[in-house]
Amino acid sequence: MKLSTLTCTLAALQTAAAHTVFTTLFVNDVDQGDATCVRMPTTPSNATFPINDLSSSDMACGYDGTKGVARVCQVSESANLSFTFREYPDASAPGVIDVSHKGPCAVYMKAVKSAVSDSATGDGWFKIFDEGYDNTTSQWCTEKLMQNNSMLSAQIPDGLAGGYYLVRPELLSLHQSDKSPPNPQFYVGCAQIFLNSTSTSVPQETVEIPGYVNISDPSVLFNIYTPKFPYFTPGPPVYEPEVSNSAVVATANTQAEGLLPQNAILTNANWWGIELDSYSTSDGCWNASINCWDQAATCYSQAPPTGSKNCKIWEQKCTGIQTACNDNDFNGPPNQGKVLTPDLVSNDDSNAEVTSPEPSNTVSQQNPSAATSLTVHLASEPTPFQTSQPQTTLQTSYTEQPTPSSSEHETY
Ligand SMILES: *[C@@H]1O[C@H](CO)[C@@H](O)[C@H](O)[C@H]1NC(C)=O
Ligand SMILES: *[C@@H]1O[C@H](CO)[C@@H](O)[C@H](O)[C@H]1NC(C)=O
Ligand SMILES: *[C@@H]1O[C@H](CO)[C@@H](O)[C@H](O)[C@H]1NC(C)=O
Ligand SMILES: *[C@@H]1O[C@H](CO)[C@@H](O)[C@H](O)[C@H]1NC(C)=O
Ligand SMILES: *[C@@H]1O[C@H](CO)[C@@H](O)[C@H](O)[C@H]1NC(C)=O
Ligand SMILES: *[C@@H]1O[C@H](CO)[C@@H](O)[C@H](O)[C@H]1NC(C)=O
Ligand SMILES: *[C@@H]1O[C@H](CO)[C@@H](O)[C@H](O)[C@H]1NC(C)=O
Ligand SMILES: [Cu+2]
Repeated sequence: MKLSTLTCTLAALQTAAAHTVFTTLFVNDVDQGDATCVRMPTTPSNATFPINDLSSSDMACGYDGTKGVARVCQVSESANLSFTFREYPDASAPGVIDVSHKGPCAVYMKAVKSAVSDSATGDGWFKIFDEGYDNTTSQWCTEKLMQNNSMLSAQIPDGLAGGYYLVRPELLSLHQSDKSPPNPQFYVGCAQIFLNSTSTSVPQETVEIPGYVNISDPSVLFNIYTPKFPYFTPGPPVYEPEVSNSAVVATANTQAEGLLPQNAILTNANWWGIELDSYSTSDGCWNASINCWDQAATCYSQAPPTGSKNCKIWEQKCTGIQTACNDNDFNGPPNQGKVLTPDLVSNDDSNAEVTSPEPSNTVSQQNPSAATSLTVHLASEPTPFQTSQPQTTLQTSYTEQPTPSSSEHETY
């Protein structure tokens, strides 16, 4: 039967990829691209797995999270950051988090010297947002997250010093907290950002990760099936610039790491493709073809669990060059300098236009070798070096997901 086949397929998928993972950062509602500036687990088959050991260094930025990624996203003072969680990292199926996974959420930040090379573990973390159980709507934060189109949002505190930060969204599912032994499940990841601000305050009271929460904490042992409210969220109170203790520090107001090079014409997560030098000879053409395919291979090998959609676009470019070389058309590369990163689909288009520092222009890709005529959108990214050539930020447009149905779900 068709229906039962579908159900089985879904069940199989769920077993392989249950749970949830932070995949995508939005800055003032502008999508930075799947996994761009995001430390996330590198193995697709288990990227959504929860952290069960609260004393593990994985608690800081998730599995594989002690290692940085190449990009750092720039944000303005008091920016609104949103974090998307998905049950399927590449959005191949809809879902935010299984309905059984009830619990609080939080967002933490840590000021670092380098967003790329800081290991994330240890002291320095402060909380900028949390939400537990809302007794006016009878909802846990994870339930609200599903309603909010999987946008967990937090505003950068006013007055926070300029410089590099790791920002860590956190979900805690309490659905196994009543078990023996209890199994509270944390879902965390980190975004690498540069805060462009001349302000100078940083919180004085910070916590260690791992360390701020342990398996004896009532916040992780709460029984959601026979609840005794109120529920108190794990970790420190939220940092409030007006009332919390803060210290003055030197600010960094120029971003020096994690920038997209000017000659990058395509991105996939934290990978970028560099335009090939012009050529007019057979050797030059074949050199360009080899260089292009080398970059394609790097794109695929570096693709995180969110996928390699834009590597496919690069591959089309290489196929075009190779075909031209074969046809003795040695002048290239075709459409040199054309930005190939697909249009950023904003969560909220009206806001996106406002936050875009330059007017955007839409151009049509004219590469005759491309199978389909693809529309690309040049939207300037707010980076300091960007006066001569517009760059795009990445968007692998994905459709926002409806609340997952009550389909079978692995609950271990
Ligand atoms: C995910 O799979 C990789 C490769 O098998 C393994 O090294 C890693 O420990 C796994 N991570 C988790 C969280 O199970
Ligand atoms: C931040 O963005 C989210 C998601 O679009 C939105 O729901 C929220 O209202 C915004 N918050 C602020 C303070 O602008
Ligand atoms: C909801 O929670 C707040 C804060 O804990 C408490 O003051 C209030 O009495 C609660 N309301 C209900 C209806 O339980
Ligand atoms: C959901 O959106 C509302 C309205 O923007 C916001 O107040 C709330 O904090 C959001 N909750 C989550 C979990 O994203
Ligand atoms: C958990 O933290 C509490 C309070 O900080 C501490 O007293 C307790 O020893 C810790 N328990 C474990 C198992 O680490
Ligand atoms: C092709 O590449 C080789 C090796 O990188 C280089 O020595 C040669 O000069 C290149 N030829 C042309 C025409 O660009
Ligand atoms: C940083 O902020 C300042 C002040 O708002 C602004 O003039 C500048 O363009 C920003 N820099 C970048 C790279 O966006
Ligand atoms: Cu789960």
